[in-house]
Parts: sequence; C-alpha cells; structure tokens
Amino acid sequence: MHPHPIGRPALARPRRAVAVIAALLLAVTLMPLLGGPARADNPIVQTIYTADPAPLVHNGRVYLYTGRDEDNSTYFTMKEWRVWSSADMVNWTDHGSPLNLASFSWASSNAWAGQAVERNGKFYWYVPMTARATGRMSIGVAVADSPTGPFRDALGHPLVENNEIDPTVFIDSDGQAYLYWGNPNLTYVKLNADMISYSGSPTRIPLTTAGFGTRTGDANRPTLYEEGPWVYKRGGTYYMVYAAKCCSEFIAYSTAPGPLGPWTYRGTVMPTQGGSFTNHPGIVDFNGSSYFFYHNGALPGGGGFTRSVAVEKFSYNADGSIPTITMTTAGAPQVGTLNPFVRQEAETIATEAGVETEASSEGGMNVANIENGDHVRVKGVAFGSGATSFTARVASATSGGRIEVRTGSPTGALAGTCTVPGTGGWQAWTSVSCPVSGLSGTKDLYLRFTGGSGFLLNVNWWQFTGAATGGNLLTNAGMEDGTSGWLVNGSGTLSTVTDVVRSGSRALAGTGRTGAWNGPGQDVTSRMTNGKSYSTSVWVRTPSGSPAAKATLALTANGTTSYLQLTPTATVNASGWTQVSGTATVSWSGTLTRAIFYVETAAGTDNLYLDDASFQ
Ligand code: FUB
Repeated sequence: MHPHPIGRPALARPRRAVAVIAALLLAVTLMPLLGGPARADNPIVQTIYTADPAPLVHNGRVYLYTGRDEDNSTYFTMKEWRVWSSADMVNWTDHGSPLNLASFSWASSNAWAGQAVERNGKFYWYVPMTARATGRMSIGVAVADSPTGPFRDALGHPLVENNEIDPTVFIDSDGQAYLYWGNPNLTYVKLNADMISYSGSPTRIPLTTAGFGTRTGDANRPTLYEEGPWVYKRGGTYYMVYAAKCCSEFIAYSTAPGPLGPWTYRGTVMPTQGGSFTNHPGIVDFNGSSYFFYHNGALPGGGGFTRSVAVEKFSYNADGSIPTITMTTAGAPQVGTLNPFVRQEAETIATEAGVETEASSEGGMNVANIENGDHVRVKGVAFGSGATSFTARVASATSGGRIEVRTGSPTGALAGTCTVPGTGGWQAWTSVSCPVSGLSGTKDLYLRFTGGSGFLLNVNWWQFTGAATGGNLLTNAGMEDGTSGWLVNGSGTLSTVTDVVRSGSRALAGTGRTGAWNGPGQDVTSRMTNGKSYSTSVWVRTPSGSPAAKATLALTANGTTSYLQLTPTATVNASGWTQVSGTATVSWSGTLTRAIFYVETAAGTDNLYLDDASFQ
C-alpha cells in the first residue's frame, strides 16, 4: 500500500547481497498480505509488520518498542516507531505510534532500530534516522513521562551523527549510562545523567576477531559483528548481543568484564532462520524468567522488508552462557492469566485474523477494519466460577454487526452474541451488553465478528460481569472508571494515577493513611453469602518502603464487627506490582449489616496503589 522505496544511505546497507534481496522481493510479491486464518502466538504482532524489537520492563509490564515495516515494502521504508505492552507475555496491548519521523524536525527518513530506557521517571528513546541537512544517519533522543509516550524530540538536533545506526542504551549499576551503536563500526559514548548529552567523544570499540569472531570472504569486515547491538549486565558479566554477518544475519554475542570491554566472542544465540535477511536482538528478564526478542518474516507477505517481532523464553546455562535459541511459532508461555472482570482493551490481543487497529477518540487504540468472519483471540482468560454478561464499547458507521463470544477456537463453544447497531460513526462510541453462559475456568477467548459485507464495527474495550454466585463482586475493579465504587476504610484519600498502572490506563491510589489498617475498599454487604468461600486477588504496590499488605473483610453483624483476613500478607514494594491473593470462607452470626472489603498493611502508613482487583 505504500510503495515508496527511498534512496539508500551511504553506509553498509549496499553491501547486502542483491541476490538475497531479489529473492525476498519475489517472495513478497507471491505471498498474500496480512489477514486470513488464525495464526500461532509468534509473531507477537499480527496487525502490522514490525521490526527491531527493544523490550523494557517497567512496573510489572514488558513494554516492547519496535519499528514498523510498511506493507509491500521493497526497502527499509520505515516512518514510525510503535509501542506494545504485556503483563503476561502472550496478550499484547497496542499503544500505537507515539514517535515518528515527523517528531524530529531535522530528520527526513529511515526510522530504524532504537531502544528506550527509563531514568528518574522519564523515558528516553534513542532512534536512528537520516538527517535532512547532511543525508547521513544520525541518532536522536526522544523523551516522555510514560513508557507509552507521547514522546518529543529532547534536543531538536541529533545527539550523535557519524552515519551509523542502531543505538542500544545501558545504565550500569554505578549510574553511568552508555550509548553504543554502529554498522559497520561499533562506537560508544558515555551519556551524562540527563541522558540527552554526553561526555568525551564517540569512541570506537576495537572489532577484533577475539572479541567478535572471524568472518571470511569480506576483507572489509574481518569480524562477525554487523549491527543491532544490545548491551546489558548479568551478575558481573557484560553482554553484547548483536546481528552477525549479513546476509543472512544470525544473532551472536560477546561478553566482557566491564562496559568497555575487553570483549570475548561467545558464539551463536540464534542461527539464521525465518525468512528475513536481517535479525535484531533484545533481551530482558521479566517475572523471574529471561526472554529473547527478535524478528523474522513469518507473517503472510513477510520477508526481509516486511518483518515481524517474536519472542522466546530461555534460561542461561549454569556458566552464564546463552543457549542457542531457535525460532518457534509457539512463542513464550503465558505468565498468569488475564482477568475478564476488569476492563480490557480490545487491542489487547494474543492472535487475530483480519482486524487492524487505529487511534481511538476515547484514548488509546481500538480494533478496526473488522469484517465478517474476523476474530481476535485473548489467551488464558480466567473466568473463575462464571460470567453472566459481556459488555463491549463499540462504534459503527455502517449498520453494525454481531460479536460472538466463543472459547477454544474461532468456531468453538458459543457463550453469547452481542448485537452492535450502527452508531453514526466509526468513533461514535456506545456500550452494548449481552448475556453469556458456559464461561468458567480458564479459557482462550475468541471474539468473532459477523455481519454483512464491508467493515462492520469497531471495538474499544470489553469486560465481563460475574454471576451472582461467582465472578467479581467488586465494581470498577480495573480502576478505569476513576475512584467510582471505591471508598476509604478509615482515614485517607482516593485518587487515580496514570503513571503507575498494571493494566489499562489507571490504577487506584490510597494516600494520607494515618493507620496501617486504613486503605482503599468497597462495600460488598449486599453481595455476601454466609458460609461461602471467596477468592481474592488484588495487585498492590507502594511508592516507598516494603510493607506487608493483605486484603481484609470487615463484617458487622448484630452490632459486632469481626475482621477476616482474606489473603496472607505479601511483601510489596516500589519496584513492581505484587499480587496479593488468597481464599477464605466468610461466615457470620445474626444479621449482616455491613461488609467492607479493603486492602491494608501490616504496619506503617505508606501510600497504597491498587489495580486489577477481584473478590469472587
Ligand atoms: O530496520 C532497519 C534496520 O534493519 C535496522 O536498523 C537494522 O538493525 C536491521 O534490522
């Protein structure tokens, strides 16, 4: 759809094998475009082509920064960068494009591989582009107050310009930040604490065969290092993972005792594979496991210029070496489950068929371009003891269609069908609800769209309601409707925050607590059944300290209040979200006049942040 091949920059790219590119171009023209039948969990993103993954773990989520390959590209025709995030490694939320070439007034083209990092509550995204004035590749830096942007050019000019690409940023444990980049050379600078300036001059890392392996057949490039460095530290060892030996590239790595070397070549991380003649690494630890991100040409129509990011879980060998990782279509296993009783963005997707996404007038993104037979799949949805109704936020400029709520497969068990009317516009939002049945336990959810021809409807978000005998008894449990439904048990103030969220765009903040027993809660009196066992799950964090938090039920019956501990105490802290969960049987004597579900701490009065709560 965007056939605008651009001129090649004067760097190493022309060295790449013309024959390989020609073969890939042929493959592109012979293959169908995105759409069609359901796909495996890898590639992660299936609505557009993505490339050059750069993961960042922040507040219990993995944020994935990527480039975007335009449809039908015949070159690295890239104009924007994209952000995705996930709390479970399989359902990824599309955050759109908070940064593009137009964000940099001095840039003309080539929105290539970058990386974002957090420092002191700000997010810095280093990206290479062609500078209009010189026609040379340069590296700019954008800054934002949240991992999903909006990002703005921090400088108004390149941070560095040496006609090379692919920045990776690393902050060492002593606070010193480094920016490395390069193709065909490998260069670094020491960033200042402001992250947008540097000290000293850009310095080349010697590309020795001991450090970066031996390449044969190219006198200009004696080592395997090609591009796409990714630098991090594990224990006392510094790792540099990079794309090796174009074309086709494989992923290799070197290690060093310090951030500046000396580097020792360690071998292959991922062999050449996957139908793209480039590859690009990104590695993070999340929730106690290690993950390797890369790209390939696995989507329909995919190839060297229409790439897609994917992920594999891996474990380091006992000696700290990285095992050889091969591409799979299964991808990483799910971490935990997804809660359907809190608002979920429709653009939180494991796999899909036929749909696209776009910016929503209500904020964030929505699922769009939905036609008859399309679907989205959300993996590992924990319906618990049951759901009774499904609500979706929808819009349609035509006469609408239907949302079939199914499990197991796109044609699996039908739990219910919601009819979507015409609303007068693709961004004219209304909510529709329909009863559902047969939903319990943990299942893959399929929202299958049916109707006439052409585009049917858009979906912004969805949420299930629990049965009277099950499901979530808390209202506004995902905190997306502000403080609605919540109260303060004891002293304090409620508000919502947007900079620290576990899912969606808001979390609840309980501030001004004057006792450990004070905290956010809900009145659940009318929803209690005497003698019933209830499951509680609430994600908690504190801005300072490490208190032990727990959920409690205060039951007042016949004028006497008793306190039931619903969960064991769990240590929560500032660096991430902790799930506080447990099961307890509720009972009382006489007439129940008040039941308050609330979260408290074992000691202290730290502020409490809550998100994604359920009590069922
Ligand atoms: O996506 C454009 C370029 O291709 C990146 O900058 C390189 O790392 C390679 O993936």
